Amino acid sequence: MSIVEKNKVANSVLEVYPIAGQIGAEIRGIHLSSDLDTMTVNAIKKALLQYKVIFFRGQKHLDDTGQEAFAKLFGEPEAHPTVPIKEGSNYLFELDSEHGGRANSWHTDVTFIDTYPKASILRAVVVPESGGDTVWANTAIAYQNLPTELRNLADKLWAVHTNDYDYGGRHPNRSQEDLERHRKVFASTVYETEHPVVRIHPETGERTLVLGHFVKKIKGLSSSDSAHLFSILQDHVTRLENTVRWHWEAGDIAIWDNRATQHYAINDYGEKHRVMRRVTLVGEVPVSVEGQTSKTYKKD
Ligand SMILES: O=C(O)CCC(=O)C(=O)O
Ligand SMILES: [Fe+2]
Repeated sequence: MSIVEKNKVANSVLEVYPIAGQIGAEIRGIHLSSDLDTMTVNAIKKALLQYKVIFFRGQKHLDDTGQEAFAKLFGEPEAHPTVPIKEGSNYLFELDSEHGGRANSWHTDVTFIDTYPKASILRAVVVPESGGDTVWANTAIAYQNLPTELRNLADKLWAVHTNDYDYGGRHPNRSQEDLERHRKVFASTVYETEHPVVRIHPETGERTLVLGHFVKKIKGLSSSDSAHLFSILQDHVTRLENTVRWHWEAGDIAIWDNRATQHYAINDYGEKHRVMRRVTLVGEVPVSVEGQTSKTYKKD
């Protein structure tokens, strides 16, 4: 038996190969399309809930339309709230390294709105020969591994998330053009949403941490206390033990459970070209440990 075969886990429908110890699996031997049968789709959904991010190599046959049609098997696609869709598509969000598309800070997608995506489906279109990997972190394991005292504290906290965050401060080397684009496009409508720091996952019942770079403040704390406490909790999310790293080939597809992960696109490929396209699926309004729901309270 080859090493690869040995790592395969039992799954009646799919060939599933876990990658890291706490998150991530590759699914092999499958040709993705909108024609997949229900049993296969259900098995993929199950693997996604278990592994939080799943990867498929060699899906070059999927074009923009094919990616959108495939995504519909898993939920309701939606366009980004502020960034225009890629021309000719219905929902696609494009990240092009030549136009500021470098997501190199830890985040969960679109947490500045209440119904932030339940899942994202990302396709590698152009990749550098080396570098440009993406890393995901498991926010359910991060929560479980917190010391009891921090877990009890986190359960009670709420945070304000916004798309009008300090982009320039986070990315000091970005061009003036990128900064302008962020302000005029990404933050063209400013959203602020209060989320519980711990939400109950609507499908698995797990508790997950809701943090990442859209967090502006933890409610009820001074800016300084908020920043310290945010760092403490966020550092638990991004511990290497909770992460998986993927080296892209063009035609790869990644799907992540955006309710149970954060991710970071490593910006180590300089001027080389990298293009990724993403479809996000409408999510549920988060519910706190005490049963309260998130609220978007500002939009201007
Ligand atoms: O470029 C990547 O690998 C990931 C970008 C990202 O943050 C996203 O697609 O949500
Ligand atoms: Fe993202």
